[in-house]
Amino acid sequence: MDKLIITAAICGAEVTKEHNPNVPYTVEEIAREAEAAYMAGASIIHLHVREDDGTPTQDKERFRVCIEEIKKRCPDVIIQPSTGGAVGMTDEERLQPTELNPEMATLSCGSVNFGGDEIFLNTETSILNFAKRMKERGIKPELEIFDKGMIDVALKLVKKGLVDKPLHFDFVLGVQMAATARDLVFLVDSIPEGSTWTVAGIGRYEMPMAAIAIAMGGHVRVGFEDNIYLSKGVLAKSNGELVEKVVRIAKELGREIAGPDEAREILGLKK
Ligand code: KMH
Ligand code: ZN
Repeated sequence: MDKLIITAAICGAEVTKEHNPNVPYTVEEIAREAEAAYMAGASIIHLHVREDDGTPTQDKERFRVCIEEIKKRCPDVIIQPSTGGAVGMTDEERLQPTELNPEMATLSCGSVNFGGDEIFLNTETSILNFAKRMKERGIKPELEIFDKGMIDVALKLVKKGLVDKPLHFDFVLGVQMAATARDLVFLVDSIPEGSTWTVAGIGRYEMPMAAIAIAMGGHVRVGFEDNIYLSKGVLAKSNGELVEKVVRIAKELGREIAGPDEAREILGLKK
């Protein structure tokens, strides 16, 4: 089994300090949370950025400054900007961080109901354009999958020559598709051989999904974007605490943790 790649989704776009006061907004806070996650064992930082007042932004300059600050503290970490941004942003707004040529970025493969009237919109045209942009710039997409049909969309991108194998998937469970072992196994069985995958269980499903993925040989994403609690009713003090918990589970299950360069190797990232 490969070593375990832990991704820390440290910030997100929807969670706020009202939910957990440790959610980072400023450049300093974002760098602090990235460092805590990295020191605990995360090799990938999935990055959203905010204005100082917490407003989500995809502003290229804000990304540049945050990435510089993170790189000062975690020189070898893999930084994976979001191209999802926040609900309601235009495609051009969302694509801004790709202009910085990061090693990786997320590529959502379909639209999702986010509760109430909120829709995270990803039309076919948008998905094709996002994939094209990433291909042109040599950015490895993390294919964001909220249900099985989105895997089929990703495979069409491969057929069109817009995404290259080996593929890397992120299964986000507990939003649209239920976070159960059966659902996760179904998704894993539906991707091409030679692909890698990680799972992001939302809310209380974060750690159960992580434990299953560790046992199955997949990888794990945790962080404030997906869950703000360390355990029932106990807010996490930092993203580092969430990563530490995954590392503890992995140790108990005999799975070693990948450092950033080992993660690059496993994911087939160009150095
Ligand atoms: N905040 C969501 C609208 C991503 O980061 O690529 C988009 C999202 C997916 O979380
Ligand atoms: Zn995200």
